[in-house]
Amino acid sequence: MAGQATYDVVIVGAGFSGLYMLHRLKRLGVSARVYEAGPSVGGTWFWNRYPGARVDIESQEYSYSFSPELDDEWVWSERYATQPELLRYLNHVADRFDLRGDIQLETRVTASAWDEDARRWTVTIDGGETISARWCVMATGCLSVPKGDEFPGEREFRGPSWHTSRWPEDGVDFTGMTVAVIGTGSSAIQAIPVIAAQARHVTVFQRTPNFSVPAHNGPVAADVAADWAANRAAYRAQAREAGFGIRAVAMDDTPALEATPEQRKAAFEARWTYGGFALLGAYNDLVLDRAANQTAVDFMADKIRGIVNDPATAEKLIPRTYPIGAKRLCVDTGYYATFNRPNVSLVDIADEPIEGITPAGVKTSAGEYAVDAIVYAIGFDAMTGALSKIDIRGRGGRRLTEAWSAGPRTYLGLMTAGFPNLFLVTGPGSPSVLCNMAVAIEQHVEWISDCIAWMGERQMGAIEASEPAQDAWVDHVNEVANGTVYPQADSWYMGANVPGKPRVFMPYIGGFPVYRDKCAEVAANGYEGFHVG
Ligand code: FAD
Ligand code: N01
Repeated sequence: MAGQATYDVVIVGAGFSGLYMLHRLKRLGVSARVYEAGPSVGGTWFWNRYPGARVDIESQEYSYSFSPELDDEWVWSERYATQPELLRYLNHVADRFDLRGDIQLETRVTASAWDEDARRWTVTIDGGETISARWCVMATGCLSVPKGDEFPGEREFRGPSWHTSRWPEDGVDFTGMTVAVIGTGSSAIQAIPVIAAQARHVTVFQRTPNFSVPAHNGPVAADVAADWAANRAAYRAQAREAGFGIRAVAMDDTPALEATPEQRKAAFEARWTYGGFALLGAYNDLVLDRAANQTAVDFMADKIRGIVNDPATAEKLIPRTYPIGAKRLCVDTGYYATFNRPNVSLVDIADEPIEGITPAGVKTSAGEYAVDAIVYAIGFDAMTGALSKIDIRGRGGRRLTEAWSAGPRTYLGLMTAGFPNLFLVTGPGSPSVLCNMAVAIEQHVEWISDCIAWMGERQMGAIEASEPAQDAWVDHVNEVANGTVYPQADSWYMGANVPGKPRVFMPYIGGFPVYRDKCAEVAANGYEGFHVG
C-alpha cells in the first residue's frame, strides 16, 4: 500500500517491557517502532499514580539488570521506590538509551492482522492508519486494563470519582472530604492509609479481606547501598536463581509442619520483621500444602488481632476463605493500623452487598453511605485484558479472542499457535506476575530478540508455536498449578475477578529458573516445538 509505514518490528506498549524490547532491537540493527496509548513512557508507573503507590519488591531488585552503567548511575532513594521515582527511572532509561525517537505516544493499536501471503502483520492504529511489520511484539502489560462500570449508577454520582489506575496527574486533595474506597487489593491497601491521613472520613468497602505484610520502608541505608554496589552482579544472579525472581524471598528448605509451633512463630516473626514477601519463604511448602499454609494464616490472624484495636473490625479484616499467597500478598505501610483511626470505618460488603452508586454515594443492601468522592480500587482485567482489546487476527483471519475463548493458550507464554511472528511479553503461561516482573520481562525480551536475530541470520520468515507443543505446555502449566494452593482462591490469576471470564490459572508457577532453562533449551534445540519456515 502506497505510503504505508513499514518496520521489521512493531512493539505495542512503552512500559518496562516495550522500552527494553526497543533497546535490544535497536542494538540488533532491526527497525522497530513502539506505539503507546498513553501520553508518556512508563506503563504501569505512568498510569498508577494513586496516593501511596510504590513497588512491592525492593527497588535494588525491581529494576533493569542489563546495564551495569545504568545500575551504577541510578541511586534508589527508598527501599521500596514510589511511583514518581519509578516513572523518573523509566524516563531516564528512555533518554539514556536514546529510545524516544522510535516511540509514538498517544497512539493506540486497535487491530493487528496476519497477512498470509506477505507473511507480515498489518497493524492498525487509532485514526485508521496501518503499518506493516514482519514481527509484532505485544508489550501491552498484564495489569494495564482497569476494570470499570462495575456498579449500576456510577455515572449518576455527583462528586468526583477515580479508578486508582487512572489518577489525575496533578493528584487529589482530599482535605475535608468524606471518601468511599471500594476494594481492598494491593492498590487500596497502599492508598487507604495515605487518603485517611488527609480526608475527613474514609469508608472502606471490602468484599474479600486480603493478607498484607509490612514493607518496613525507609531510605536505603548507606551500608545497604554500598553492599549492593559491591555485589550487584552476584545479587542479580541470585535473584535469577530464586523461584519468584526475588533474592529477598530466600526460601527455607524445610516443611512448616515439621517445625514446632514455637519454631514456626519465630520463623514467621523474623520474616515479618524483615518485611515484604519474605514471609512466604519461611517454609518450602507454604504454597503447596493447605495445612502448612494454614500455619502462616494463623500467624497473620494473630498479627491483625494484635494491631487492630476494635475486635469486630479485626475479625472482619482476617481472611478466612483462601490460602495466604493464593491472591497476591499485599505489602503495606500502616494498613491495618489505619483502622484504629477515628476517621476510618470498614463496611463488609460480603454482609451487605453494594447495590449501586447513587448521586450521593454508595448504596448497599443495608443503606446509603453519602460521600464527597469515590475511589475505585477494583483492579484489572489481568493478563489477557489488553490483548483482547486489540482485534488480533492470525492465520485464516482467526481472532485471538476466539482461540482463547476457553482461556489463554500459549507455548511458554511467548507465542500462540495460529498467530505466527506474534510475541507476547510475560504472556499467560509464563511466570510473569508470579515473579519479580523486572526479571521476567528481561528474560522474555532477550529470548524474543535472540529469536528474531536467529531467524534473520537464517533468512527465515516466520515462526509459530505448534499445536502439540502448546497443548503439552498448557497441560503442564495446569498440572503445576493444581499441585499448589493457588487455584484455591478467587483471584485475578484465575480470571475470577471479571464476571464471565474463563476460570483458568493463567501464570506459570513452576518457578523462574525452571522456566528460563526450558526456554533456553527450546531455543538451543533450534526452537523445538515451533514451526520455523
Ligand atoms: P505495562 O507497564 O502495563 O505497560 C504496558 C503499556 O502498554 C501501557 O503503557 C499501556 O498503555 C500500553 N498499551 C496497552 N495496550 C495498548 C494498545 N492497544 N495500544 C497502545 N498501547 C497499549 N510488578 C512487580 O514485579 N513488582 C511490583 O512491585 C509491581 N507493582 C505494581 C504496582 C501496580 C500498581 C501495578 C498495576 C502493577 C505492578 N506490578 C509490579 C506489575 C507491573 O505491571 C510490572 O512490573 C511492569 O511494570 C509491567 O511492565 P510492562 O511494560 O510489561 O506493562
Ligand atoms: O486490584 P485487585 P489491585 N465489588 O484485583 C475488589 C499489582 N499491584 O489494583 O477480592 C466489590 O488486587 C476486590 O475484591 P475481591 C499486584 O500484582 C501491586 O489492588 O475480588 N469489590 C479487591 O478487593 C496486584 O495484585 C502493587 O473480592 C470489588 C479489589 O477490589 C495487582 O496489581 C500495588 C469488585 C481489587 O483488588 C492488582 O491490584 C497495586 C466489585 N465489583 C497493584 N471488583 C504493589 O504493592 C473488585 N473488587 C506494588
